[in-house]
Formats: sequence, C-alpha cells, structure tokens
Amino acid sequence: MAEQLASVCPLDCPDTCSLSVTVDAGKITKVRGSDANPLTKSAICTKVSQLYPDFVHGENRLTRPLRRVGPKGAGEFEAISWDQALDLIHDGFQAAMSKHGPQCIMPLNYAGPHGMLAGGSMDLRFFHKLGATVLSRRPLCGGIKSEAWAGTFGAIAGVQMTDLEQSDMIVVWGNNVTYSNLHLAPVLQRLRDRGGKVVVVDPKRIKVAEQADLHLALRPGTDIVLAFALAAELERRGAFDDDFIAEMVEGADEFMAQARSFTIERAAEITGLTADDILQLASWYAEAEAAALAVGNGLERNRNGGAGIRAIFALPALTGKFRHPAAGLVGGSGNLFPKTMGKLARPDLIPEGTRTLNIIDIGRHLAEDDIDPPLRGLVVYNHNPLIVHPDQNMMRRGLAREDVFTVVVDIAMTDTAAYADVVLPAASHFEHEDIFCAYGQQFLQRAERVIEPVGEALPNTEIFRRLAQRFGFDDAIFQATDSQLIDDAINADDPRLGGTPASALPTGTALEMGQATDRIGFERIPTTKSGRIELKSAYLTDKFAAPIPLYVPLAEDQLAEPAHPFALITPSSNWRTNSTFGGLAKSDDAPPLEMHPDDAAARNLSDGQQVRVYNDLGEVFLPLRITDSVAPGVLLSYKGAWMKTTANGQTVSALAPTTKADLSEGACYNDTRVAVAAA
Ligand SMILES: Nc1nc2c(c(=O)[nH]1)N[C@H]1C(S)=C(S)[C@@H](COP(=O)(O)OP(=O)(O)OC[C@H]3O[C@@H](n4cnc5c(=O)[nH]c(N)nc54)[C@H](O)[C@@H]3O)O[C@H]1N2
Ligand SMILES: Nc1nc2c(c(=O)[nH]1)N[C@H]1C(S)=C(S)[C@@H](COP(=O)(O)OP(=O)(O)OC[C@H]3O[C@@H](n4cnc5c(=O)[nH]c(N)nc54)[C@H](O)[C@@H]3O)O[C@H]1N2
Ligand code: SF4
Ligand SMILES: [Mo]
Repeated sequence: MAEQLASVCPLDCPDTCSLSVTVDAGKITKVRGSDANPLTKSAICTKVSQLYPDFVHGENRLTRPLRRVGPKGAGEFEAISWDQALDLIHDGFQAAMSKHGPQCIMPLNYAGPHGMLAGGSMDLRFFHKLGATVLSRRPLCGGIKSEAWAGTFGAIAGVQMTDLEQSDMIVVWGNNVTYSNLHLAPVLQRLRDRGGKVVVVDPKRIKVAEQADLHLALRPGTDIVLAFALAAELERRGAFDDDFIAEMVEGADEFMAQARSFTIERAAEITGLTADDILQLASWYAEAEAAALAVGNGLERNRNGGAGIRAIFALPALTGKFRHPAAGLVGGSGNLFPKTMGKLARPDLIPEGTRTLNIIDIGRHLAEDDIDPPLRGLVVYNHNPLIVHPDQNMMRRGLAREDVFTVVVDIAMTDTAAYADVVLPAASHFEHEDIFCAYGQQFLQRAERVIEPVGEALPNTEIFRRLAQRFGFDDAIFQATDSQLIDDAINADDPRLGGTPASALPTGTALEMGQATDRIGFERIPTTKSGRIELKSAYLTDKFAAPIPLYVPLAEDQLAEPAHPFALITPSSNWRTNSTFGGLAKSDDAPPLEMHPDDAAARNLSDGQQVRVYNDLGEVFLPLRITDSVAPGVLLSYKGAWMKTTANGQTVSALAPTTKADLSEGACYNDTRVAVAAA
C-alpha cells in the first residue's frame, strides 16, 4: 500500500521546499509539496514534481560501481563490486601519491545536493586527512555576492521572503523568480494586489517583468552604473537618510564621490536604458517607505559583478530603508543557521602548507599540467564539471588525460562520468537521512530516508566512510554515523533548538531560525569591523584590495567593430537545476539561442534555423529563437543542457571565459562575447 512520507528538496535552489513523497512498493511514485515549511507550503516547481521519480528509478540512474573498459569519454563500462572499486581507487591513488605526494589528489565537488551531509561532511574529513589539495569552491557561484554581503554587512541576515508582506515596493534585480526563486512570485503578486510596485532589472524580459510596473532591460554587467546613477539622483532629490548614514554607514562620502560622476545621461548611454526609466525607478524608490531589493545571482557573473552588487547594497543603506522590517535587502539567510562546519568537515586535519586551488582553474591545471605537484587523482562528486564549468573544451581535454586517475560519484550517468576510470553510484537524498539549511529562507529541516538505496547505491557519507577505512584511517571520526554527523553540523547549544539536538528534529517540520527583528536594522549591528554598514569595506580591502566599488569599462565593449559583438548570458533554465535532470527526456531539448529581431534581420537569420554561435574558445550549434524579450546586442541561452543536445557536443559553457570577477575570483559566465552565423 502506498505511503506518504515527509522529505525536503535537496536541489541547489534558494527555496528548499518541504516535500511529501508517495512511496509504493519501495518506489517513489509521486513528489508533492507539503505544508511543513510555511514559506513553500504545498507549492513546488514542476521539474521536481514531474522528474524526480524518473531521476531516482529511471534508466539513467547509476545502481552499481563501474570500471571503464573503453577510451575516456566513450562511456563504456563494466559493473564491478564495491570491494573491487575501493581497491582500484586505493591502488590508483597510492601509485600517484607515491610519485607526487598527496596533493596530486584533488576533490572536485560542487553543490549537487544541499543536505549538509551529502554536501560536505565525511568526504571532506577524508580528503583533509589524506592531505589532498584543498578546493576553493565558492568562485563557481555565489562567492561574489556573498563576499559583497560579508564586506558590507558581515555575517548578518537581511529581510526574508516571509517578511515581505508589509513591503510596498520590491525591485527584482538579476533574479529570475519564476524559474529559480519560485516562492517570491506569489509575494510579488500580493504586493501588486495591495497597490505596491514591482520593478525588474534584468537584460531579459522575464515572466515577472511582463507583470511588473517597470522593467529596466540593462546591458549585462552595467548594474554598477545604474546603481551609482540612482544613488546620485536620490541624493539630489533629498532622499538620503542623513541620521541613518551618520549612525550606521561607513564610507558614504567615498562611495558618493564615485557615484556622482554617473549622471543619468551617462548611465543611460552605458546601460542602454532610457533616462526616463532610470528617473522613474529613482522616484518610486525615494517615495516608498518599505522598499526591498531582491537581488539574484545573475548579475554577479561578470567582471564588474562584485562592485555592481555592492553598489546596489548601498542604496537601502543611504536611504535608510533598513529602518522598516519589511524593507532593505532580501538575503543573507545562510547567516541565520548555527552551522558548525569546523566540527563537521574538520579543516583542522588539513596538513600545514597544503595548497588551495580555485575551482575555475581546475580544467586548465588538468589540461595543461601547469602546477607542481601535478593533478593525478580526481574525485568528482556532487558536480558535473564538463557541463557547468566555463571553458568546456579545456575541461574536456583535462578529463580526457589518461594519466589522471578519475573517480566520479553521482546519482545519474552524466557527461562527466563518461570520462571516469571508476564510477560510484550515489544514493539520492530520498535514500538517506540529512539536515537542510537554506540560502533563501530561514527554516531548518531534517529529513529521513523514505526508500532503501536503489540497487547498490550508497550515500556520499558511507562511500567516504568506506574509502577512509580502505586507506587505513581508523580514528573514530571516520566511523561517525549519519546521525552523529548531523549533530556535528548544527550547534545543539543554540537556544533556537530548544535543547533538542539537530538529529532529533522531527521530520515533516521546519524550525524557524530568527524573526524579522533579527535582521539588519537600527537594532541589529552589522558584524563588520566598524560595526556599521561598510560601503567602504575593511574586509574587502584586506582580501581583494577593493575598498569601494569601482566601475571598470570592458575593453572589448569599446571596440568599433568587435569580432564577437554579442553579449551572451546563460541563466537558469526551467526544466533543470544547473545540469541536474538534463539526462531525462523532458529536460533534454536543445535550449534555443534567443536573439532580438533587429539583430536577426541584420544577419538574415530566421526563427527556428540552426545557428553557429562561436568565439575563440568554442562553437555551439543551437536553434534560433527570435524574440524582442532580449535587447539588441544581447543573446540568451539557458545553462545546463547535456552534450547530446548539440551537434558537436559543445554546449554554451564552451563559450564562457575563465576570466575572474572583481571579488572572490568568481566565474564570469555572463561576460561571454560571441559571434553568430547561419550553421
Ligand atoms: N529552475 C532552476 N532553478 C535554479 C537553478 C537552475 O538551474 N534552474 N539554479 C540554481 C542556482 S545554482 C542558482 S545560483 C540560482 C540562480 O538563480 P538566479 O539568481 O535567478 O540567477 P540566474 O538564473 O543566473 O540569472 C538571473 C537573472 O539575471 C539576469 N542577468 C544576467 N546577467 C545580468 C546582469 O548583468 N545584470 C542583471 N541585472 N541581470 C542579469 C538573467 O537574465 C536572469 O533573468 O538558481 C537556482 N535555481
Ligand atoms: N554556462 C553556465 N554554466 C553555469 C552557470 C551559468 O550561469 N552559466 N552557473 C553555475 C552555477 S550557478 C552553479 S551553482 C554551477 C552548478 O554546478 P553543479 O553543482 O555541478 O551542478 P548540478 O547540476 O546542480 O549538480 C551536479 C551533480 O550533482 C549530482 N548529485 C546530486 N545529489 C548528489 C548526491 O547526493 N551525491 C552525489 N555524489 N552526487 C549528487 C547530480 O546528479 C548532478 O549530476 O553551475 C554553474 N554553471
Ligand atoms: S527546486 Fe526549488 S522550487 Fe523546486 S521543489 Fe526544489 S526547492 Fe522547491
Ligand atoms: Mo548557483
């Protein structure tokens, strides 16, 4: 008989929905939303409700350890036992380490699952103890925005989505709510119903822009110019809150010295907006008492990304919007949770002098063998680097190296896994216990397993427990059970847990971490060096030599006749989370290349035809969609599609440069410049 069991969505999504799962004869047959999480209620996205059963039980699911029997990339494997797999990995890594030392081993993992155990626990203990090279992961996504946040406010939260019911204006800034922050959409709708204003700042006329009061379709990477011009205009209008600035804001003068050089006219020219639209936003923002900015990640992915986000963060500080509990800035949720990463991941085990490498550079280190010791052993997990890293062709060359022993741990057979020497089948979060914080809301949730592991799959924790044992690591920390790991992950002494250890948090509930009064405001002091909101940041000065945000015009945009005249952006798609689900029938259509009608006419291109999109890094063949939802000069195609969706196996990531942003050395996917021709 079918049962309904409580779970949580583990995907890389700010909303972290509570789920209700139908299990029939040991199989998941339906995934729905549940009321456990008061933010997400019973509404979940269609990709999770429609695709998860097939992801867990379908053809592309990995169920046994595999050994490669063909050339790398061909995807030819034979099934082996767990013992054989662990022996192969042990022998492969020992051989490499005896020549090059332990730093030739590299964990290459990102954020497939967001449970704290699957995300990074026993695995990190293992690599730290081994002495493997440490991976700096944040640059791939979110690092730029979180450094901007840390530098301006410190470790404090902003407004949460549930706080917004009293706001009178929301600016959705580089945040495709409908696809990637679903539960903000009804909040926007209710705001408009009570007469509030919604403004969207996005190069694409996204769905919420169609229903917004104003849409500013700026050129990618020019947010900083818009924010500077708005600050200067708000100052001219007397909309600054001088008392708030005097008491709470550091560096307003230095910031304004930059901002004032951006007149509305100059800003209009650089951003591609009209002066009237910029002025309209300034006047609504000046008038609104409870205006909140909901800033996404789209705008961080370019060389001016960090400065742009910092300049946006300055607007509610200069105008004192933080006074109102439903206003200011949405975000900073991660800072609400009492995580104890030191206990969970044990960075104290890292041998002194161990190097750290930026995740964006790993493709190059593999392909060009440009570091000493070289990388000779790779464990890819929670990650699909071939699809999601910039400079895909470099990554492909790196993964194809015969002399790098490569292990891929995943739930699904991915394009990256096809390059592995050994593939290990991971259990999905439905098959093990885990604890879930969130990066877009304030509820802590625990979930138990709802089905037994499929086939011979094992949770990440158990895989690395076994690997640790195979390498002879017999300390107690390598035997910790999943429940013990949950208690290592969350501080049980935190008063909000009320004396219950996290491992005893009942499933099907969500524990609220903090009230609106805990957020940035007059009562809550930012945890920056000065204890004030730092537009001039001590932290960012020390870390990135970036005291105040600066606009750097991009050389390629100054050329009269650039070889690659289009700016290509590659945001979140509707039917995948990054690359996840890309192997399933519903998600494997080739994403079209969206182009403005004027650009298409100038090149004699017609809707639906195959085009070749190219630059010096690669070429991708995509069907053209002609639409005025993107501005002239801007192209859009959604990220995460798998290699089978294109004629030559290259996807949009093949065009993305490995250029680093101004903060966090972060990825610049949206700084891609391309040319387009008929295929
Ligand atoms: N369905 C679905 N949901 C997802 C994901 C997914 O792949 N699919 N991915 C998840 C992950 S990992 C993340 S980080 C989040 C990301 O989700 P978002 O924060 O929404 O980030 P993106 O989708 O990259 O881009 C958001 C918007 O920014 C716009 N944009 C691009 N460049 C600029 C710019 O320079 N300035 C401005 N103002 N806007 C710009 C894009 O047009 C897009 O509409 O979503 C998560 N949720
Ligand atoms: N072109 C372009 N590329 C981008 C971006 C962009 O804007 N443009 N954005 C980037 C962004 S925002 C991000 S966050 C990265 C995301 O990059 P990734 O984190 O690599 O992408 P995902 O597809 O979310 O997850 C990777 C894999 O984790 C696996 N997985 C899930 N759960 C588990 C588990 O419990 N155990 C194991 N072993 N595996 C599991 C999934 O099956 C999936 O294959 O991609 C980036 N890529
Ligand atoms: S992907 Fe996001 S919206 Fe969809 S179910 Fe998961 S948490 Fe909810
Ligand atoms: Mo991301």
